[in-house]
Amino acid sequence: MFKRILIANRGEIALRVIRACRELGISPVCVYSVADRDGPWIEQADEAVCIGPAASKESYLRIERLIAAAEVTGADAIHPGYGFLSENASFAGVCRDCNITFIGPSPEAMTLLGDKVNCKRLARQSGTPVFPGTEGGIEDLEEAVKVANEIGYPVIIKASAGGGGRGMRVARSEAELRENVDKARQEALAAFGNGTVYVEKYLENARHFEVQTIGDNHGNAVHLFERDCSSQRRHQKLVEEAPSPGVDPAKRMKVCESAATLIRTANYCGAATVEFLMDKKQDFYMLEVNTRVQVEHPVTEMITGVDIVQTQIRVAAGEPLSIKQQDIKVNGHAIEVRINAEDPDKNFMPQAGLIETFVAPGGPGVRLDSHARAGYRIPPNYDSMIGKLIVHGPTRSAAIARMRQALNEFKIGPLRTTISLHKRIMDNTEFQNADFDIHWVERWLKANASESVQA
Ligand code: MV4
Repeated sequence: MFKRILIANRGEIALRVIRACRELGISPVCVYSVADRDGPWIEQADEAVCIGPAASKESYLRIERLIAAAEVTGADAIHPGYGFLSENASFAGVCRDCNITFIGPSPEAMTLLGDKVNCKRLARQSGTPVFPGTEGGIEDLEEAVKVANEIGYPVIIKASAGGGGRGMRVARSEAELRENVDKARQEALAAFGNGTVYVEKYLENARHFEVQTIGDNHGNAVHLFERDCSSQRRHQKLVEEAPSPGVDPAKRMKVCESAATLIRTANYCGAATVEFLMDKKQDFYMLEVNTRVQVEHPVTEMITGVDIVQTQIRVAAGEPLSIKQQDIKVNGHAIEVRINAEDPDKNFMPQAGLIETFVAPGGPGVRLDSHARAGYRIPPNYDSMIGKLIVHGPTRSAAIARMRQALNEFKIGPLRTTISLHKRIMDNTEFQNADFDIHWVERWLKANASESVQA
């Protein structure tokens, strides 16, 4: 097992990894930017190294500084968290070249699954359903037009190197397709340095869910069931839950097993999430694979009892998975809300500054993953997420009741947060009935634009 892990991240995920390290008897080391000098998570590390100025590009994204920090502190592994360099194959490669274990997949597996054209090809081979569309990247426009006419409109043009909603264009007619393929290609080239685009059938009003998987270095891979992440705004998730409500058990087994097979086929070591869209008939289609631990991993931990971050560390150290698929069971229901320092009444404007009041909720089945506290000053330089509130209960409605109480107990001020918005979502009948799709939050926000969410 590792002696020391350097955490190449900040905020709540840095704290989450520190907690996992402590439970495994590993010494955690932090890196921080000048803006994070007073970050409360840093106190929990055994050592901390300043790696540069506030701007991420000058600190958390600087590979050579992270490697130097690992070398001077004697860390034998690096946990990248999510965001920043977590899905950067060159970083994983540099770690390997420097004899530091990257806690995540090999650069090869990351590249294979991170490229959506490659990933879709592998999915097709391993029997995971994908949307009908072009076989690979578009070589010429006439080929794309031919495929689109076969599958029917609307279609979506996607960048192979894109992800999380970046580099996509919907085309509702042949004219729109002809107009957009070249634009999409140029955008993709400028944004990702890779102009490969492909076309597939566009599904309206879908539900979004994702299967948590984890593989080891001995050819094993299991799934930890799925999470529903349909409640999002501008590709930022707001609420996540597990299991996905209203999914037929037979369909669930099929999609979860197909995700585990895909990961096994890729010889994948580490945690991965396989994303799907689901239509009204509960037919599902793979979208992409995320090769990192995700923000919403706690809902899966709550329903399965598996510590995903500890498991990531164990498999990276070469241990075989100790959990068997048949022993992994779904227990109850978990919901997570993201607590962002944003004003939902002012178009989600980020709120930097001093937290004066911070009263955390508690009680049975309530988990708070947050680095924030009273006296903490939120720097303006990073993501606005200051924590995640997760509840677990025997049923979905019990979990919602628990979440409503937890949100009522939770007081953060004077800056505005998404707590007030989440109270309204939990009170919403459509949410309570799980009568939602990937557009419902945005639709609902628009319909209620004049109403204040200030409680
Ligand atoms: C789609 C789609 C409909 N049809 N692909 C957006 C994020 C990226 N992971 C893929 N995305 C989508 N791909 C097909 N063929 C609709 C979306 C989409 C979406 C997906 C998941 C969660 C929220 C979304 C919001 C808008 C569009």
